[in-house]
Amino acid sequence: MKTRRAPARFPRLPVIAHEGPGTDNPLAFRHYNPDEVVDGRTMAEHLRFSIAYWHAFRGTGSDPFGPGTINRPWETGRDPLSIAKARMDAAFEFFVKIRAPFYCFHDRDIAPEGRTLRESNRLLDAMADHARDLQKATGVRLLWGTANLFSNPRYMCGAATNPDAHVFAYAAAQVKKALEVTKRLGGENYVFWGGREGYETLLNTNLKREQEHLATFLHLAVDHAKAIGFKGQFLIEPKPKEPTKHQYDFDVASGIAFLRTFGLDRHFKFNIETNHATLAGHTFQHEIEVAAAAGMLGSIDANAGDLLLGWDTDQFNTDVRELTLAMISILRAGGLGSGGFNFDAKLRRTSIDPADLFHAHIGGMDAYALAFKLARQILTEGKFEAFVQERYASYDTGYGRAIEKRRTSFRDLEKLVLTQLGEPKPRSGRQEYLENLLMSYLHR
Ligand code: XLS
Ligand code: NI
Ligand code: NI
Repeated sequence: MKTRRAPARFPRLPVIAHEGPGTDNPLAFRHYNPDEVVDGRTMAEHLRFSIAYWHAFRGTGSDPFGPGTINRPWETGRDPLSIAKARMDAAFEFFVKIRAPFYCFHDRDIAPEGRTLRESNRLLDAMADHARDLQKATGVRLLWGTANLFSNPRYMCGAATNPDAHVFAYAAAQVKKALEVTKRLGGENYVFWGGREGYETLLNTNLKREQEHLATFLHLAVDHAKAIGFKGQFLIEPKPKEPTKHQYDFDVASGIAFLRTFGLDRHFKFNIETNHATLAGHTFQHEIEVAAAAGMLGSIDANAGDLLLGWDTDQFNTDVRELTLAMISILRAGGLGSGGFNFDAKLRRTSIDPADLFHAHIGGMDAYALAFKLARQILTEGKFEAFVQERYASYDTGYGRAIEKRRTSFRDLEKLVLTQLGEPKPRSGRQEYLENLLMSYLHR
């Protein structure tokens, strides 16, 4: 492994160990024990944590008011390619030390963009070779790949929804390559996040044509995956806005409608991001439930927003209550399959030290691990399940069952009410009782 010969990038930072809830070591896990076996699988296998290359190794801490702040002492080299390699060596050292079995990237995160598409592809191939070697040496795997179709100015008016077919063609070529690289690296999924697939104003936009173009783009991607034998799961990552005013993959519900309208639903599931859910005016759990109800829950971009701010702040999530509710919905849906929990989260601009990257991910992983354990306990005891089941019990037999089976009519139901049922008796939803029950698990 190349990083063994090279100097360590995080010399004072150890491989993070699980020390249990009682530890006062800030560089240890309290709840996440990757090797602990739960139901025949390790916690690492259950949670499938992934590091987002773009935030952890490309985000600089810049904002609209000032430049980057974050210290990355390993970012040295003679030319863009050797810097990219040094950066990737540091990234894999971090993945190993933080005990993350997976990572995710955009094509342009791992390799510099060249002057032409041909040159960009050559650089990407070189970095994919380097990634393949590091994956082999460390055992770290690729959860998903994706293409950056939003940073380069050519994509300022969108990629698949650009008014210029030339840009559509360029984006198609870029995604073709990104799919091939993802396949080569054993990527288990491929993500489509419609960064600029939306509009700023309807005064210059043909919404219908743009949506049709986006659907065509996704069909072409499905065709190409088939052509090259890529078996990974395709995922749509909904987001309502930012950078555009309105994005077409607004939320999971509009994503499902879009995919079904254009005959794409068999090929896609959803990658749900906490901060995108809240930007759309939903809870994280709501988005998970909507996807699960359609059998389309795929993966999670694990982060948190600041509810007082109107943009994607991509913070690490340590809200155990929110995560426990999410985890209940995920476990009830049978888990994430080939998906995982990808930390699409970044350090605050003032958190400039390499150690901050460790603290951030330790907190995120611990919060998810604790939520996982609490959710399992809640589901095993089954109190909420029993309550909900009982609440709908009238649909289990008799005329309720006939309603669910659609073996009834307005005429039948009218007759029933007039001759037998009369007025329904209201029953309490007992929300406060249930909130207290939840609290009893969170604080024991
Ligand atoms: C941006 C998105 C992005 C995707 C990958 O808001 O979260 O990072 O996850 O393109
Ligand atoms: Ni994301
Ligand atoms: Ni995001």
